[in-house]
Amino acid sequence: MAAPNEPIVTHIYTADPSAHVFEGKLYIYPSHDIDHDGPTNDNGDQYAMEDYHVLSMDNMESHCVDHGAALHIKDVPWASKQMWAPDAAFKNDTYYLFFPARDKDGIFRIGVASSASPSGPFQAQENYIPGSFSIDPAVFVEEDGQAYMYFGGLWGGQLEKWQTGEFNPEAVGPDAGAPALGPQVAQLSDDMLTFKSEPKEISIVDEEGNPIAAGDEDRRYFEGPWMHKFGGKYYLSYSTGTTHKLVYAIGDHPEGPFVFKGTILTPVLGWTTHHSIVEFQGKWYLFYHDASLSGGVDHKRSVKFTELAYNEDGTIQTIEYK
Ligand code: FUB
Repeated sequence: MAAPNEPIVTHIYTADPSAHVFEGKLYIYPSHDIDHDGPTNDNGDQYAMEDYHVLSMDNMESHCVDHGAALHIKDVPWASKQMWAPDAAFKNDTYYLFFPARDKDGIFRIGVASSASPSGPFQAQENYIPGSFSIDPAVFVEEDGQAYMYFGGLWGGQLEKWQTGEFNPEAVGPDAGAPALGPQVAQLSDDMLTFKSEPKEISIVDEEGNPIAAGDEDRRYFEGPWMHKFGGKYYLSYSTGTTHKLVYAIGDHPEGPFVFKGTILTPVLGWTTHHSIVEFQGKWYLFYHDASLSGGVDHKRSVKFTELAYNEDGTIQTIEYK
């Protein structure tokens, strides 16, 4: 049975949970971590995942069901390796799985696969989404039906290599005092298979309206964006990477700008931290991962959840990781 702050499954390693309510159940779309003897480095080579499993729960106390392999890299014609953090969305009576992987040239791109069922199996498109790059897609479908994709991650995720609009393998991030790189956002076409608008960088500012600086590692964007709406406001949350926090910023429009507000979750065991936020059966939940099940191995992680609470003013109460 599932319980707060415990791995929701223990028979496989899982990470990067994207949780959604579909057909009255909670569906979780995680990365599927694997064990291997390959190298560990800042490029993220240790995250060598090859497929996705979809998980579901009838309620927060029920057994978490593993629906099995929903998409394998061998069935993605354009991808070569590293199926990283996915997300899912529902539109046009279809479920869409969005996922990053390296293409045949070793460049991270974002692909889409579709299914009639939230648990898959998913059928991948022949090619990645034209104009896509970097990692960690998160898709938010606005009440008017417009879908937005948020994406991007530094270091192994290659976001800093795209500052000119072209991939430059030698590029490094901005100087410490310069504005940090924000995540990217693009509107999706009505069929959810392409970008309707060119990806553009999101601005994250402090309470005075100044851009968060690249050297401000407690607040600057690193990877793992998530979008949710609460009280008519848009909440952009993400990982700070090197300082291992989940933090958030609030805006009035899905494309920003967003004002930095604070920390959602303090650092977990393991280098990465990655999450989603979902309302289910009248309560709000944070889905996250840590490396406790593997005794602290960074690339063997486990998805967990905990309840999330808002203050009267709409700010989120910080959760202390234990
Ligand atoms: O799981 C591989 C990568 O680690 C994800 O894409 C990042 O967000 C980090 O969790």
